[in-house]
Amino acid sequence: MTRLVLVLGDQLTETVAALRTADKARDVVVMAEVAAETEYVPHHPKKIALIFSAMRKFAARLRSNGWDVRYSELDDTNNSGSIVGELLRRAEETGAQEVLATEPGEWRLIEILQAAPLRVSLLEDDRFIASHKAFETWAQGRKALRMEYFYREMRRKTDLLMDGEQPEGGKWNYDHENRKPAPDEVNTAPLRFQPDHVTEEVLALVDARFGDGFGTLRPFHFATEPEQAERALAHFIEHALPKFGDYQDAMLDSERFLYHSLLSAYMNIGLLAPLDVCRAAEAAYRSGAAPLNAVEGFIRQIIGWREYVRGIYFHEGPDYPQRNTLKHERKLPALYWGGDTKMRCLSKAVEQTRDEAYAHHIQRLMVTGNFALLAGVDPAQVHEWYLSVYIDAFEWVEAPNTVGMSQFADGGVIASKPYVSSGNYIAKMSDHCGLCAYDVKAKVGEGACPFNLLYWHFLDRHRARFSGNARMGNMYRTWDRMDAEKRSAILAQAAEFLDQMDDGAVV
Ligand code: FAD
Ligand code: DLZ
Ligand code: SF4
Repeated sequence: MTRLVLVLGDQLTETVAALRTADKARDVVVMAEVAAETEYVPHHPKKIALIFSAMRKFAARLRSNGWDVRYSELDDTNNSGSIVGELLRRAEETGAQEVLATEPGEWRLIEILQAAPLRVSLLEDDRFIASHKAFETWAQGRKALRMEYFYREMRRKTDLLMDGEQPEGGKWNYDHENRKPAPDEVNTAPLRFQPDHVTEEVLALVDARFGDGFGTLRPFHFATEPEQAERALAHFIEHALPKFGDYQDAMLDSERFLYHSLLSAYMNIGLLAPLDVCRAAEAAYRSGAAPLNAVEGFIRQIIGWREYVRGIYFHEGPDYPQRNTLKHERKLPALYWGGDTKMRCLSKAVEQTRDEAYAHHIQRLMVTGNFALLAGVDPAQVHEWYLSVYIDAFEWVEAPNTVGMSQFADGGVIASKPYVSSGNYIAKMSDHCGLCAYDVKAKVGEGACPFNLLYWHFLDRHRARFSGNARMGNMYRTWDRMDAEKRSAILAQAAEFLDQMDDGAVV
């Protein structure tokens, strides 16, 4: 009996579980561009274009490899508009009664498939190093689920950067070498690809259907097939990896990518296998082409952070994205959707997000994330923003990073203390402040940097929760040593700033 084999837009590899389990001779692959998936958040047009173009090319590849593929384009007149609707339509067409699917990376879609009026077998997505069971075994009985210990297990499991039983070079983590401020110039740029006719067709469709949303569609230079993504990887390894570690946390006003890889979207949708990416980086270290601090730092992001946040997402359950431990209720300020702001760091991060559907980790964590947390924005709205605007955003990876790491809305499952900082951190790691209307050195009064004001406002309003945190004691001691008059002036100015922002003033 024919079965349907569902392949979602972020499962584009022939090694994905449902395709590995299926029988090419009798089963039918279902792929569908559907309104429900394009609309659950207002995705950046570049993200939709990447997914559709890569889906169309993958479908063509499957066909040429002998699969029967039923592909629904978004503007097909018979397109029902949802994944389950398309499965039902193809079931009727083929007489199939059973669906093989690889577990989606979002509880929402898992629940939709489980409730479908069809027999759906959900197979675990084994494109990850840690299975659900392996993560649960690691998590069991631990008081705190910290990434560093999980990462060491992944190093042992994959044998990446190991010297027998010991970590290469004698240390597991070389992060202390990886916090250099911004360099004067950057001597590389990510590889860009000219759209071919398939991508051009998709761009026209996306422009017509989603052109009004937040985000610039053209120019579009992302890789949309595995061979291109492999070239992007090779380019990164040769030109950027050697300095990746040194400048991982740096930001420059006139450089959007620095030494980052821009490979996250390719790994997340299936164009690149994460372990292959790590092995290529390790080979660069072994051949002397890249230093250990860079390669260890890069590999840690993938087999450490990437695997760990996925583990947390499934471990914590479907309510995770809605958590709001700090009870933050403020509406997401209009500046996140491109509204004017005088804060240079934020305006540059949002501008580049709009143009590129990309910002690197420190921009996401210490600029847009930090500001939202300091200002007390509702984490659900912050989550929706990140899920919408980044090319690599899928809930399994976005929600733990946003709700947990960035907004502390999970109450400390991921982070042992909130990632908050005053303008000092941004001044140290970037050259934004010199170009800003605010003065980063001013703590209060005319022109004071809003991050400085809000930093103390945050600590003060959450004193009961955080003053006992050993890692935050110094911050509270500094605050308490300030004279009372200065403290009330800071709090009053911070409150006034927030009121003005809420009223729609350009702040
Ligand atoms: P590089 O700096 O070159 O890093 C190499 C790789 O490491 C990345 O490609 C990525 O696969 C992995 N990586 C690095 N940090 C993380 C991390 N914290 N979690 C998971 N993987 C990591 N990453 C996503 O893939 N999708 C998201 O939706 C996403 N949302 C985020 C939201 C917030 C608030 C924050 C703080 C981080 C988020 N990240 C997300 C993690 C990280 O910012 C991106 O993976 C990274 O910026 C992608 O750019 P890159 O490929 O140039 O990464
Ligand atoms: C993100 C996305 C978008 C925009 N569109 C589609 C689509 O039309 N068809 C599809 O199969 N997948 C799409 N996706 C990816 C899914 O939303 C993704 O599989 C889930 O978010 C789970 O990670
Ligand atoms: Fe950002 Fe403050 Fe620096 Fe301006 S002064 S760029 S608001 S940190």
